[in-house]
Amino acid sequence: KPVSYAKVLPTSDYKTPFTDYTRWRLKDDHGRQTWHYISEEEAKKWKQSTADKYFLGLDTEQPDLPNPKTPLDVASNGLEFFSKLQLPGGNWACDYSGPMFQLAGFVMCWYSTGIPFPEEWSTELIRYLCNRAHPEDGGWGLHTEGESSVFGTTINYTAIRLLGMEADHPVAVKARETLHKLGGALGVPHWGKAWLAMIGCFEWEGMNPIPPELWLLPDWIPLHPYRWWIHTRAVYLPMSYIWSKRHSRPLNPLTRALRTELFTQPYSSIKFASHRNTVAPADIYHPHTLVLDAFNTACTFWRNWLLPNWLKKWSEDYAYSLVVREDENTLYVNLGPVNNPLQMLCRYIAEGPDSPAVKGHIDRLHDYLWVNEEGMLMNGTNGVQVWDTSFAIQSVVDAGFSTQPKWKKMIQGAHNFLEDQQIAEDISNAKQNCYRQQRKGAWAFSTRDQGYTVSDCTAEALKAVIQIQAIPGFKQLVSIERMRDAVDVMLSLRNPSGGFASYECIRGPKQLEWFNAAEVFGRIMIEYAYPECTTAVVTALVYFQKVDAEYRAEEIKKTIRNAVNWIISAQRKDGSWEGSWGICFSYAMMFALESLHLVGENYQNSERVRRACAFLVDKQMEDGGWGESYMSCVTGKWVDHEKSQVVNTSWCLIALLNAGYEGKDVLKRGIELLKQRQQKNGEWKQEGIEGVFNKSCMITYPNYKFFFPIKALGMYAKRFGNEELW
Ligand code: LAN
Repeated sequence: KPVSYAKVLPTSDYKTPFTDYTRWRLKDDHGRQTWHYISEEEAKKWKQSTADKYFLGLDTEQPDLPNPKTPLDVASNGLEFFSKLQLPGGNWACDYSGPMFQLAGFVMCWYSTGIPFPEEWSTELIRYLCNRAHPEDGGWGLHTEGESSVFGTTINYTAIRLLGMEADHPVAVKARETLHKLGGALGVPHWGKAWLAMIGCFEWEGMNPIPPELWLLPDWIPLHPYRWWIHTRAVYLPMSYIWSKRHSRPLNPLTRALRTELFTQPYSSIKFASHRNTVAPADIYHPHTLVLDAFNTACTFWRNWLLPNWLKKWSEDYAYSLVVREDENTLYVNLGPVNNPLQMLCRYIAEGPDSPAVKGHIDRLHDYLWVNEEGMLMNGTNGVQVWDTSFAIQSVVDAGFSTQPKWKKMIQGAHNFLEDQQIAEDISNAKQNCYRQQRKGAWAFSTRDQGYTVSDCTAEALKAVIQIQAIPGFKQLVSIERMRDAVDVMLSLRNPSGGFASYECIRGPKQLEWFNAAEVFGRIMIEYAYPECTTAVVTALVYFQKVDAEYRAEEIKKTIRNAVNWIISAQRKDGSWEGSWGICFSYAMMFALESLHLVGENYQNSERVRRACAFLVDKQMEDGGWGESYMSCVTGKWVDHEKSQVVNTSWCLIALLNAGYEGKDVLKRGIELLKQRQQKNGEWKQEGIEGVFNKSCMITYPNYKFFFPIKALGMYAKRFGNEELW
C-alpha cells in the first residue's frame, strides 16, 4: 500500500514522492503501456529497468562515454543512451504531458460515477498537481507553460479536492485565492462548465447546449458533426449524451463545500441560465461569433420549449449507439484522453457501475496514466509508440548507423513492433456509420488497439519499415501487399487542394469554425491541410515507389505533384511555413524543405528555398543554436525562446541541410551547440516544450531531443564528411 497522502500532504516538498518510487514498473504489452505499483516481494523478481528509472527521474547510472571528436561520435553517444530507453516490445515511450485539462477531466468524470479512486493513483495525482501549480500564484493554466487561467485553475482545483486534498491545505488555499482573483468558476469555459455540472457544482442550464439531435441531421448538411475535426466530434459526442441526460452525481458534503469554494458569490444566488456566455476574457483564444451565439440561443429555446420527448430519446439513443461503437472499435482505448473518460461516464449512466463496459473502461484508463518524477499524470494519448519508434529508426538510418552490428537488435525490435502495429482491418461494415476513415494498412499515432488512421503516422511508419527492410540481413516482415494497403490509405486521404490533413479528409467548410464553442482552442472544427502531414505523405510515397514502381504509379505521381504544389502555396512571403503540431516555424520548415528537396528544389536553383534559408539563418542565436517559443504558435509569428533549444536547433539544421544551404559555418555552429548540450553519458536534458495542438495548447515530445539531434548530426556528417571538429 502506498503511504497515505493524509500523512505526507502537509509537507511543502512535492519533489519527494508520496509512494515508493523503487516499486513502480512500466509494463509494455504489444505497445500497451501501463504503470504498476508492485509489492516489495514482487519487486525482487521484477527489476526496475533503465527506462523505468529514467521515466521516474531516478538515477539511471549510465556510464560516461568517450569524448566525442566528430559529429557522428556525438550522434553515436546520443544513440547509446537513447537505445537504453527502448522497451522490450521494441517501441519507445515517454511522458506525454503538457495539457492541463485531461487529468482534471478524467477525475471529474470518474467522480461523477461515484466509484472510489484507487489510492496509489490519487496520492501521486495530487502530487503532480501540487508540483505543477504555478510557482507564483498557485493556479494552473491551459498547459504546463501557460499562465494561470480560470479554466486551468477551476478544473485542477476541483480535481485536487476530489482526489482528497483538504480545503485548508496551503496548496488549495493559494489556488483558491488565485481563482477568486480571476473572477471565480462562473467564467470557466464550456468544457469546464460541463465537467462541473457532472459533479453537481454547476447548473446544466448555465451551459451552452450540445444537442445530440445534430447527429440526426442528414449528412449533406454542412453542420453535421461527422464533418467536424475528429477530436472535436469525439469530445462532443459523449458530452452531448451526458448534457442531454443532465447527469449529475447527487450532492455530498464535499461537492457542497466545492460549491462554496469555487464561486465568488453564494451558489444559490447565481442565475446560471444567464451565464451561458460568461467566460473569463483572459481564457478566450477563439471568441464566440454572432453566429454561434444565435445558434446557442436558438438551441436553448428549442430544447426548453419545442423538442418533443420522442425526438429527445431518439437522439440520445442514437448518440449512445455511436458511443458504444467507439468503445467497441477501440477496445475502450478511445480516440483520446478527453473523450475516453466521457465515454466511460456515458456507459455508467446507461449501464451502471458493474457493467462490463464500465469495467472495460476502468481497465483501459490505465493506458493513459503515466508516472514521472512529479507524480502521476494523464498522457495526451495512450502513448507515442508508433510515431516515436518510426522517427527513432529513421534517425538511425540517416546517421548511417543501420548497418552497424551493434544496433541490429534494437532495429529488429522496432521492426517487429511496427509490423505488429500495422492495422490489419477496416471497421467492419456493420459498424461503418461511425464515419471512420479507411484504415486497413494504416498506422495510428500510438497503437493498433487505438486504431485511428493518421496520415503522417502511416507515412512515417511506412518509411521506417521500408528503410529497415532495405538493410542487408533484415526480413521482409511487411509484404508489398501490406505496403500497398498503407498507400491506399494515404491516397484515400487526398484533398482537392493537394495538401494532407491529420486523420481524415477535410469534410467541412471553413465557416464551421464560426461554431467553435470550446473558447480556449483555435482551428478545432475541421481538418486543415498541414505542411507536416503533407510532407510525410510525399516522402513515404517516394520511398514506396522505390520498392514498388508499378502500383497506382500515375496516381502517386500526380499526388506528389499536387502535394508539393500545395506546400509551395502554403509558404509565407517571408519564406517561412507555419507549423501546427510542433513549435513552430522551425518544425514546419524542416518538413516543407524536405518536400522541395525531393522534387529537386534547393538553395542553388530555387528562389523560394533561398528565401526560406534566409528566414532561418536570420533566427540563429549568438550561441549557434536556434530557440523558438511556444508563443510562435499562439501568435502566428516567430517568437524567440529565451534560450536556444536542442530540438529547434536540430529542426533548423535538418531544414537547412535538406535545402542544400551553403553556409557551412552557420551549420557548424549549430552542430557545435548540439555537442555542447550533450551530457557525458550521451543524454540530452529536457528543455522547453516541443509540441502544440489547436494553436493554444502545448504538449511535450521528450524523445525529440534524442532522435532529431541524431538525425541532424548524421545529415551534417553525410554532407561535409565526418571531420574531427573537437
Ligand atoms: C496529436 C499528437 C500527434 C499529432 C501528429 C502526428 C504529430 C500530427 O502530425 C497530426 C496530429 C496528431 C496525431 C495529434 C492530434 C491532436 C492530439 C491527439 C495530439 C496533439 C496529441 C493530443 C491531441 C488531442 C486532441 C488532445 C485532446 C484535446 C482536445 C482538444 C480534444
